[in-house]
Amino acid sequence: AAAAADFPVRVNQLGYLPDGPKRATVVNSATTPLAWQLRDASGAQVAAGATTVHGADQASGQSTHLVDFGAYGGTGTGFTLVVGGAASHPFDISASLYDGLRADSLNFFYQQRSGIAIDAALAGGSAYARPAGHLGVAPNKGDTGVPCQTGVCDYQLDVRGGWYDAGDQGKYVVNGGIATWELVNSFERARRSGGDAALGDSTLRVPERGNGVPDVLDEARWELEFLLRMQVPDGKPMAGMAFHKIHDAQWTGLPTRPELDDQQRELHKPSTAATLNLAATAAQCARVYAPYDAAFAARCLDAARRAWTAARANPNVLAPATDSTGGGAYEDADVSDEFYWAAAELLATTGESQYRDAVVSSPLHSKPVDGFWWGGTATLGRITLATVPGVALPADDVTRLRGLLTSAADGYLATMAGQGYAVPIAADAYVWGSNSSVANNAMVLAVAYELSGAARYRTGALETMDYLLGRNALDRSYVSGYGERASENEHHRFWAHQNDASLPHPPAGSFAGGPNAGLEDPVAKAQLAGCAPAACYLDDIGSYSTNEVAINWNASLAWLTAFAAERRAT
Ligand code: 9MR
Repeated sequence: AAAAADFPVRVNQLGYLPDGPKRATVVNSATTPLAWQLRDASGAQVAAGATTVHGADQASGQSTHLVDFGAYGGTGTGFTLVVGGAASHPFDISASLYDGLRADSLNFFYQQRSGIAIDAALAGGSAYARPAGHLGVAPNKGDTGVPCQTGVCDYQLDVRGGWYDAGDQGKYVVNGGIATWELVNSFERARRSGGDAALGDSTLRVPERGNGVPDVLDEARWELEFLLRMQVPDGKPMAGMAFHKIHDAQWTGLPTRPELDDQQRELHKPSTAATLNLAATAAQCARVYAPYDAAFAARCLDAARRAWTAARANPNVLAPATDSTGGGAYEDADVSDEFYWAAAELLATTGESQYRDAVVSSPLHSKPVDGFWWGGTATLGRITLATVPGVALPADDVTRLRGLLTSAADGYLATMAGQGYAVPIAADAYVWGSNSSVANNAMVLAVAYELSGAARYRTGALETMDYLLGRNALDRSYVSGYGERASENEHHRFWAHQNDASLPHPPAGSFAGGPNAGLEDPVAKAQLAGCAPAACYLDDIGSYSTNEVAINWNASLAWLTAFAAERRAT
């Protein structure tokens, strides 16, 4: 069971890699250094030293000291760090530290699948098994023949499959897009670094294991097939565009099992942003799946080209913020970044000049690298252009893009260095899903490591894992099942144990959205008034603005964990 009280000595509750950084944060207002001891599982002291006084940490509002025990070279389980009579939670030091989370953070996607029965043997126990949801079987009203909202179209579409977005059962193309890209990119990156075997066939708990295709690509394909179904068919108005989203007519309550959802499902108006998400991910699909399934790759490329052409013909069809009844709005008023991303993926896959022209003529091509998220995707394109071998861009352009990415990474390192908890986001950046901002910036650090080989970037990426797994303002691991004091009540309609004891908690590897200073749900408003930004979080199923799970967030965690889990040649 999770430890109830928070401890003042904050560590990565999972542990540390033998060849990685090993730092901790202590909440203590002393203005002079404190003695620390590292103890092994028997309680014997194995290392000792003195803290560095950091002082006030703006994001947490706490007085902090830093401990660096990186010189310790041992491995094992059950270590504790003791400072001023207070002990940390126990943790491991192990080269295999992240192997379990690499698989579990991806198994989350299997368990979010719509339109397929979830198998107890693959999902980690009978509590997680459930019948297929949203295959048009009563009381479900979708997703095999889904009508449009009034006035949007006069036909139905089969949009079965894909992943449920989050705690709700909506399916949103722009969030599916970034999540899919991150999973496929994780494989593409791992293949370059020689670490792809760990994501290969029969490494994950997916129904397709043993089919000769890397399991992470099997999982991503479940969503890609859904994204392809969301494209407006030939011969219909706005052919080639993608519907923005499909979800229930009204918000469902908590809990709602997927197969018991009785709301009418509806397609919402196509959008340029969704269309460009389809173009980008389908172009990436064509490139990465080609060695495994040429026919699927060709289907992806055809869809990507048609989506691109349709987006160019309809460049400003925007999803409105007001469309949030029964599902999230995923509104976006600026699609220049989606155009850049889609052009980048199409260029990397085809090498064609029409896509190169779109890349080089975009103002975003020379702008500093900004953080990415579902509504801001330019950096996904930059990562592809900077890392995929042989992209048909002038060498100077690739060099400049790589420099922009390493500059952004240096900025994140500077942000981390100024803080008591080494977080790569500023104190004013704790928004809805802040944990994904943290993980996404860490991805840029990992990319900078790949591009430069400079150890400081790997150190930064790994220290970001420390933050997410317990070295933070709340002494909290935001990943279910990982760490002594981990979140267990994330907002979800099926993993709703907190509201209904017959249902399970979220499975191991589920990633909470994290602190959100905006307090955008009733539970957060009632319980968190006055919180310091990094402390605006509740492990309560009702706090959807701080404690929901989501595919785009788990994708960042899975990407980062796969990076962290890779064994390095020594
Ligand atoms: O991740 C989204 C966040 O950036 C927005 O601020 C928030 C409010 O619009 O919505 C979040 O996405 C949610 C979506 O709207 C519906 N499914 C659950 C998503 C995660 O909370």
